[in-house]
Amino acid sequence: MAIVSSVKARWILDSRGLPTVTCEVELDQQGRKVSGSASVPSGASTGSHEALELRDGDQSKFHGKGVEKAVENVNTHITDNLVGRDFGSAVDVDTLVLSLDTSENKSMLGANAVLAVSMAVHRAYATLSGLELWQYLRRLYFSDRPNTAHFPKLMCNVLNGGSHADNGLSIQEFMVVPNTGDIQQDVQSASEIYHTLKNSLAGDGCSTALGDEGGFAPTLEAGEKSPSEEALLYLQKAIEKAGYADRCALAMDVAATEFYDVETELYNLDGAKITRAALAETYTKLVDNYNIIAIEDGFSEDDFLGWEIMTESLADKIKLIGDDLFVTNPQRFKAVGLDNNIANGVLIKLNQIGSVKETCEMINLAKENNYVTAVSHRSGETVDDFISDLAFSSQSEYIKLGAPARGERVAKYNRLLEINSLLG
Ligand code: 2PG
Ligand code: MG
Repeated sequence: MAIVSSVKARWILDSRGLPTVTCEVELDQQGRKVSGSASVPSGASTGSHEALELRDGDQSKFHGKGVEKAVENVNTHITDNLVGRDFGSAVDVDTLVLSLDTSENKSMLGANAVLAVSMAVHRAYATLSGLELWQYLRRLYFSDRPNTAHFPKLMCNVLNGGSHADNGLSIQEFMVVPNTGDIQQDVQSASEIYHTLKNSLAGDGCSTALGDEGGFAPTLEAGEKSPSEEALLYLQKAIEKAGYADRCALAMDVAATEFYDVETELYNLDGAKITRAALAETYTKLVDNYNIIAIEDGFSEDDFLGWEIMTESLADKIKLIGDDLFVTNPQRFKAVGLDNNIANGVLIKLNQIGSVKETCEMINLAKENNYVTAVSHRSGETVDDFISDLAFSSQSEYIKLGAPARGERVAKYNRLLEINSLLG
């Protein structure tokens, strides 16, 4: 047991230079004080079913993107209900905070307010218990996981498109997925492939400017192959050139919600308006020709028919991961995924649902139903490395963490390396 002695939030800037919420929670156990702090990320290609990220909308500040209301909700309403009270664990704190917002999507307090407190509270209780964050999360939520040093596979977004870049590529993320069997070696290969890719792009006269997640954002012309296929080819060649042909695969986050027209039911892929059947066919061909092991959001968030076609044709070959589709929401996962029997993987983002407790429940529900999980960063990040502990603790199959470059991305890579080194 410990008394929550203070909860303080304020705004800081995220990797896009926009404000986000950071929070520090202090616990008092019979005079022994410990604290934990955390900062929340923010998406650009957000699913419409996500919990609400509270923004002020005051155009005179940060073009409407201020988070003063969310900060105030922590510093008044949440603080008033927590400070001075005794709680046995971070779960108990989450349960109480969750009861303060009775809306469907955390629109009363803001998911950014609730999550900042939730993450900070988990860190504080981990410290209080003398545990690393991942150990504390394991104890609370994942005690059935075997006690092995099993690391998630890295999904490294080395080539950016969609709403994370302005290069006209429809597909948002082209990722390499190292599989050397050793986390240090995986990180090293991600870095080597990333730099090999940079050299080949530069050698071809392409821009090596970076997108939001640290991957390169070249403009790729359609020639014999579509720009999307060109991107995959670049990755495949970089993998080969760097010497990892047998130990690194490919993955894509299509983020298809972003280029789907609900009215016409057509997808505008690299300038061509195509039907869902044609899109499914495109994926099948790509999977036949490239070593793709996962496709995330291949169809739009509510295009269940598209998801059904893709599940039918590809689920036994690769992982089909739902991001905008499931929004880390257990209810939505049950209603959309389990009832329609679509996809076979769930992307896990803390701020889509807005608390650590619910996120971990989603991971467990996915596991019980034989869906793989990929714990993910957002395109707007801070140096907070919570997701590394979460992915390792839950023994998720994947962690999606952007390119192995830029401070807010490498923080996650480096925390995995640190966990590895602490394990000895
Ligand atoms: C995604 C994410 C993270 P965003 O779509 O999976 O890569 O992007 O945070 O912009 O939603
Ligand atoms: Mg996505």
